[in-house]
Amino acid sequence: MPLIEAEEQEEDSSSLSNDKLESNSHHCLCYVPLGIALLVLAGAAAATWYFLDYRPWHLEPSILQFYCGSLQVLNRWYSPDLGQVESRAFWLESAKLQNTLKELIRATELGRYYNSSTVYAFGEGALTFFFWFTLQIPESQQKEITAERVNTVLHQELSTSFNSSGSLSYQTEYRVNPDSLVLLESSVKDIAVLKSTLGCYRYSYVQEDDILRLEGPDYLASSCLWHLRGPKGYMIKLHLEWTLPDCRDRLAMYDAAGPLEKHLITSIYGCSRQEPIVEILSSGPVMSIVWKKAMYSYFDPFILSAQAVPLKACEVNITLREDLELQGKIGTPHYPSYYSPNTQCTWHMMVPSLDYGVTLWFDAYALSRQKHDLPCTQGQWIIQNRRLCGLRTLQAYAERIPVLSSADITIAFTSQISLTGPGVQATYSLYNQSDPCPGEFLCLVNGLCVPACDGIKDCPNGLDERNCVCPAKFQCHEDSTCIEFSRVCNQQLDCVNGSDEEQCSEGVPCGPFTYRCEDGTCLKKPNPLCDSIADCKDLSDEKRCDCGMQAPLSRIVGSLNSVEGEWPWQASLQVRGRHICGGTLIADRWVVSAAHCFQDERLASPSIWTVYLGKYFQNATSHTEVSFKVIRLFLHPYYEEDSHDYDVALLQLDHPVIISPLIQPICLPAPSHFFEPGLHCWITGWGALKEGGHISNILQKVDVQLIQQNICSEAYHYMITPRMLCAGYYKGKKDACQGDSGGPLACKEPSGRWFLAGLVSWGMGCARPNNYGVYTRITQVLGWIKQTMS
Ligand SMILES: *[C@@H]1O[C@H](CO)[C@@H](O)[C@H](O)[C@H]1NC(C)=O
Ligand SMILES: *[C@@H]1O[C@H](CO)[C@@H](O)[C@H](O)[C@H]1NC(C)=O
Ligand SMILES: *[C@@H]1O[C@H](CO)[C@@H](O)[C@H](O)[C@H]1NC(C)=O
Ligand SMILES: *[C@@H]1O[C@H](CO)[C@@H](O)[C@H](O)[C@H]1NC(C)=O
Ligand SMILES: *[C@@H]1O[C@H](CO)[C@@H](O)[C@H](O)[C@H]1NC(C)=O
Ligand SMILES: *[C@@H]1O[C@H](CO)[C@@H](O)[C@H](O)[C@H]1NC(C)=O
Ligand SMILES: [Ca+2]
Ligand SMILES: [Ca+2]
Ligand SMILES: [Ca+2]
Repeated sequence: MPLIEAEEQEEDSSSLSNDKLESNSHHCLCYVPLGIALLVLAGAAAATWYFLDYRPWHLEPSILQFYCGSLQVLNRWYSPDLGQVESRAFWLESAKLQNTLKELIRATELGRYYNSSTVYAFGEGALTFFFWFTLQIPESQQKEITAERVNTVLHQELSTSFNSSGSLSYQTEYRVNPDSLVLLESSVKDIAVLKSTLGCYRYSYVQEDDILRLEGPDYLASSCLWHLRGPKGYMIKLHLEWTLPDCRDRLAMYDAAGPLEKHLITSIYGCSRQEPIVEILSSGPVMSIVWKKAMYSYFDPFILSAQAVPLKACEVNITLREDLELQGKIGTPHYPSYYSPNTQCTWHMMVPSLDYGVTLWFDAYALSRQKHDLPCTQGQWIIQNRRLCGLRTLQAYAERIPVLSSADITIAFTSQISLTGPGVQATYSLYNQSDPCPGEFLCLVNGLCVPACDGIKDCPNGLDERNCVCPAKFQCHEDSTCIEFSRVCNQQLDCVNGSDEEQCSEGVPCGPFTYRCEDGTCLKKPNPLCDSIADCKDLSDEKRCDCGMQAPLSRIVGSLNSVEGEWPWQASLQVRGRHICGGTLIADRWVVSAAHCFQDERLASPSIWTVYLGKYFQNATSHTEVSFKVIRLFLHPYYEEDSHDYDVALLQLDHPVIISPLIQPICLPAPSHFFEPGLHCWITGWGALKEGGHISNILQKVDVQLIQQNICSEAYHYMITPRMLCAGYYKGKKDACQGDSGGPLACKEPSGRWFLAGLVSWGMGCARPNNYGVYTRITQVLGWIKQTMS
């Protein structure tokens, strides 16, 4: 090595000064004095260069450049032996090819930078070998030796030697296909990853229609590298299914033949409860996967399998029909798989007339304008030439696409970086451009239609509650006085000319406070559901009303202790005989509770829970109680631990519930049900009687008053979202406490039926002054509850 280095230096310095001398001597034919001056200057420059900049480069600080790549040998064939790192064939072939690689690099101008090389794997067909090598580059040369240059230099060398069988051994033994060179700049980290998997490299060709199961590293190696290859025109789909609730294993998937950071598709750490099944796509027929085990266990914490799936064209023409209902879905190929690093989708939509625009309804994904030209990290959208970046969120979002001059709409989705994410899907529908949200307010921030003037700032900017004449009240038509909703259609004239009692038995235009019958007509009468009076023409408001009735109570009770049968929907959610949370029976086999009860990893699995209905004492079993196992547990997909937003969970019970006076579901309100602030409702549970206390033995009850949203929002410094409802007293004293979580906030309607208004969610301490209890607002999560139960 030192010898070559020395030669190179001399060549460098002499060639440089020769150049200068030559050009100078050319000039000196005409301008002798100047020529001499230039000569002197050049000499001085050379000397300066020599003294100031020249340092023997092996003493100069240097950096290491890493390259990963592959080459194909035309006169050798892959054999299964070569797939096994421990085999003699592997050892022999890799040693020879390693030397070949070294000679190849040495034969070029890169030779003097050569530091090390390794051949780590072989691929099928005409033998492909995978390697990495390291160049040690002096800092001063760093700019010149680019990945592009290295690629060109090596390709040139391979091409020239391919036709002229030279004297170097690599040229005689192996016919290396120059055009097969794949070279990727990598990092020290990449090489470290590669090195850590050396003992466990596994190559597999994935056939079409074949599902290949990948086994985890064993006790001999803590980390393995899979190199998967499929047929041309296919992508590799990796399917990952967690089987253990807890693990510390790490998985990384790459869109290349080696674990190169730059081609990382995604990495997953630990067992994820949010995504029990994950599917990941590569952009072409190659994927590598690194599986790092945290500790050796006999069982793999997940099932990993691979499959070759055809590349799907992602260009679709859609003609929309004249109808305001949802019409269909657009999404990334192989949804719900992760989108692939090279996704490019285009949807052309044709609307029936210029009266309509198109709405794209997203789930947990929003679009936003990007000021700079930076790549979108979670998907780029181009909609009618507007560039938007996608962003995963925990909210609903709708993109409204106005249609102006042409009925054609073009929507494109592109993944701009190799890192991808869960597949993206949107439902599409038309909207009426002159009235996008009939009876509601269009929130421009998120494209959603929200109730206006109902006292809840549904729109993030609060504009739905701006300029309201009667916030959360009924407005008399004749003079704009405001009256409470409980006085509407109560057969007493409360507005001057009685407009509150008009149209009480006929359909009215739909609005935030109107009840929608199954036939689509809307009623003005507030809360007509299950009040034992037929209000809808189709009687749909009185169907399915077997709910919300207390058992006839044997005695009048004033204390905090409830009596048996008083709260027949109350559930006790237990783990190993211990009461953890409350719950509420809302339908046969369905109990609703708070998502935060299941947040702890140890409480996340449905199988550990037992649900008791008809329970009264905690310390004893009563003859009326029935226990259930939980077969499925659903947390609201937008539930957020820190903000407690969407704090709701559904538990599906393992066997049917036999309804009796002591076990009965509570009534679920209609989405338009209005729980008027000031109303006294009840919370029940076995929770602590004071902050930090033990749980109670007998089912407790406490009456609380519903609080106006804006008052509570202020008390809690605006941490109250539209999915929350506050109840309690300004002075404190009565509140839910530890152990009550998930239990019901139940309100009695004049008809005598009880409706579920909220779920015990959070609060600052228990019963502290000006710290109301915060409940999950049921009317805001009804859509998810209904959808999950069906
Ligand atoms: C390769 O680089 C490392 C780190 O700079 C150095 O320690 C080692 O001696 C080099 N090896 C060769 C053969 O140049
Ligand atoms: C080398 O051979 C390849 C194909 O065998 C041919 O395409 C190429 O032109 C040849 N190059 C030279 C420099 O002869
Ligand atoms: C969609 O329509 C355009 C012309 O309107 C046509 O060129 C294209 O082939 C169509 N694409 C598909 C996938 O049908
Ligand atoms: C759109 O809304 C306007 C205003 O409410 C209404 O007159 C029109 O009939 C609606 N158009 C359609 C197609 O629904
Ligand atoms: C109430 O009705 C009477 C008689 O129809 C009418 O004269 C009066 O202006 C109405 N009052 C209001 C406030 O509209
Ligand atoms: C359960 O608790 C109640 C009231 O605290 C008590 O009267 C009863 O004896 C207890 N029963 C058992 C079996 O411990
Ligand atoms: Ca509102
Ligand atoms: Ca009235
Ligand atoms: Ca009714």
